[in-house]
Amino acid sequence: MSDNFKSGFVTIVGRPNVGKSTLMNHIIGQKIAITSNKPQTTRNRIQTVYTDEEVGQIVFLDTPGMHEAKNKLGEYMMSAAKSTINDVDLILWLVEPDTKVGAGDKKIAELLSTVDAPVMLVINKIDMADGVKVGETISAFKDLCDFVEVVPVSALHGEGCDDLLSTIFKYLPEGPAFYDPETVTNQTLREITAEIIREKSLHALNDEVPHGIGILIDSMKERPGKRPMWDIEATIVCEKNSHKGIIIGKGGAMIKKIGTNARYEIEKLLEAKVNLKLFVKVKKDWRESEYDLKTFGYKK
Ligand code: GDP
Ligand code: MG
Ligand code: K
Repeated sequence: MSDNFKSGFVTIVGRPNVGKSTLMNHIIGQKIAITSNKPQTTRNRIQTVYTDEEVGQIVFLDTPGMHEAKNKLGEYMMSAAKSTINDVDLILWLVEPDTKVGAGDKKIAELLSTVDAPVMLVINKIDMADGVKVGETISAFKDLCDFVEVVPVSALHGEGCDDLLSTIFKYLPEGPAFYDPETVTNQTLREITAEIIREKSLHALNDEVPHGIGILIDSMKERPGKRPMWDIEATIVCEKNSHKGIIIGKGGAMIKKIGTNARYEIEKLLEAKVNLKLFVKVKKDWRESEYDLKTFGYKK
C-alpha cells in the first residue's frame, strides 16, 4: 500500500431506478447489490468495497432510493437514507440525463444542505442521452445544490467509471483500509443468496406482484462429500393468495423459472452445485410490521 493511501465512506442517493445498484455492480465487477426495474429493491447498509492498492479504499453504502414514505417499509428506507448521509465522507447524487427537478429532488437537496460532506452530481445512463438534455439537467440540478463535481457515466457500459473513481478519491481523507483488499462486501453468503433469489423473483414477476415479497433462507447446508454441493431451502413470502398463485405460475412454471435463474447465479457464487428448493407462503401485511421487516432482512 502506498504512503498516502486514502480511505472513506461514500453513499449514493437518488430516485429509484436511476442505476445505483448497477453502478455498484460495475465498480465491483461482480454481482452484489441487486438490480431491478422495480424501485426499492435494495436493502440498506450493504457495504460494497472497492480497493486500489496503490490509491485507496472506498466503502460504498448502498442506500435505497429516497422517496415519500407510504408505509413502514417506506418510512424505514427514508430514515435509513438520512442516517447514512451523516456518516459518510462524500455523497454521490445519481440522476438520469433527462430529468425535470421534482418535489422528491427538492427534498433530497434540502436533506443534503444539512450535512457537511461534499456532494457530487453523477449523470448516469449517458449511453442513452441527448447532449442538450444533459446540459439542461445539469443546470437545473446545479440550482438546487452546491456540487463539488459533475461526472457523466454509463453504469451499464462502464463509460466514465474510471474517471468517477479517481474523482471520488480526490475527496477522501488519508487513512488505512477498513477491509482487506480482497473484500468486496460485508454481506454473508446467506444474505447474498437471499438477494439473488429476490432479484430473480422480481425480474421474473415483472410488475405482476406489487413489490411485496420477502425472502427467507430456511436452510443452507454444504453436503459432505468430494464434490462441492449445497442444499438450500428458501421461502418467498408474499401478501396475498392471488400473489402466491402468480409466483407459482401455471403448472409451477413461474417458480421453476425463478428457481432455475437463481440456482445458476448461486452456483457461481458458491462455486458448487446447488440443489435449490423454493416455497411460497402468504403472510398478510408483513411490510407493516416492525418485527417482520427485521426477519425479512430490513434490519436496523
Ligand atoms: P436503482 O434502483 O437506482 O438501484 O437502479 P438499478 O441499478 O436497479 O437500475 C434500474 C434500471 O436501469 C435497470 O434496468 C438497469 O439495467 C438500468 N440502467 C442502469 N444503469 C444504466 C445505464 O448506464 N444505461 C442504461 N441504458 N440503463 C441503465
Ligand atoms: Mg437498487
Ligand atoms: K431498482
